Amino acid sequence: MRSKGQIEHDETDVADPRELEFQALIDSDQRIEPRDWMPDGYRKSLIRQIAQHAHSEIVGMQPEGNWITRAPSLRRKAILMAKVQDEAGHGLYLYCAAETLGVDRSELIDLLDQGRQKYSSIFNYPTLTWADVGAIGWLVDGAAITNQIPLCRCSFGPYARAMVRVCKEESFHQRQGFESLYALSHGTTEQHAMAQDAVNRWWWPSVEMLGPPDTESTHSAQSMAWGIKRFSNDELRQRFIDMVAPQAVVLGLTPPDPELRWNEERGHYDFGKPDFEELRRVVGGDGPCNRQRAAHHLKAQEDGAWVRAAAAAYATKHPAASAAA
Ligand code: FAQ
Repeated sequence: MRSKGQIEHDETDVADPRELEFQALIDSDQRIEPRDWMPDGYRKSLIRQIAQHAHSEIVGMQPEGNWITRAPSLRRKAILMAKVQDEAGHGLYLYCAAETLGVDRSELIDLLDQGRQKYSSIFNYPTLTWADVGAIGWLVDGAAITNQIPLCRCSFGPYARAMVRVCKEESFHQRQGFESLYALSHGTTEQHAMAQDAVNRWWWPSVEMLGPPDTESTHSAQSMAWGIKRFSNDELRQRFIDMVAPQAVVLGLTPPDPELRWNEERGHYDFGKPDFEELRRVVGGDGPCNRQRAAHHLKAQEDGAWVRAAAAAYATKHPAASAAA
């Protein structure tokens, strides 16, 4: 009988004892650690996914960072600064997790800047009003948590452990987004309209960011067999809708989906068809802000080059002090 992780290996591959050992760890739901032997495909797939995830956290600072200087109160500014700083931290944990697989983070960042690695589609949409910051917290962080909680059980130890901490912070992010939108929705007529407009614009991109439909997902089957992903894109999309649909009622805001309704028989919400053509376009580089986000990241890299060079020179001169830091 075939075991869980064997989608791309035929029977002859299994003769390698290292592969049998890897397989036994996957089959018994234990963690693979960096010191363990692993198939090339497993390593490559993890590097691809973790790098994309890290890049998403870093590029994801841009849309909300745009509002730090214009937050409507000191309290909101402090919360937003803490959130954006958390995202930088998530990027760092994730680059560290990728480095345990034998790549260097500067290589990954170069690949991002050359457009050869991706980041999440969702960060290619503009933040037009203050309410967008609330909508991102509620919907984008909500979709991110739905995707990331199962990643705490990912078969690769360093990624799974990074996710535990990331998820704690993301759940704070989602609550602050909800609270901020709630305040707007229950404020003046203009504030309510601003909150509704933000939800109208962020709803579908958030539903789509969970990835292409299962029928078009190239990596899902193998990633699930290897225990990297625990649920398919469509399963996660359903979980996300089931979480946010009742929250929208509490917020007093209407999702822009006339087909959204509770289905008693299925025990889930039914919802309309996401525009996967738009997702393809945005992932392909043609979203509203792709060029702006890429140019901003590249400029930040170039502007910060002297800081990295200075830190490296200091570390060479004072190895003990750098190791203690
Ligand atoms: N955007 O075969 P699948 C956050 C690509 S973090 C861009 O289904 P897979 C926190 C996919 O890479 C958000 N590309 O792929 C935050 C593949 O391309 P490739 C990021 C996408 O890997 C909040 C191709 O399409 N989270 O938001 C997207 O099995 C607020 C085929 O797709 C993660 O990265 C997309 N939306 O499933 C930060 C979580 N969807 O590589 C700041 C980890 C698909 O063959 C502010 N990643 N693609 O060229 C994952 O769980 C998975 O990689 C999926 C995609 C679910 C994203």
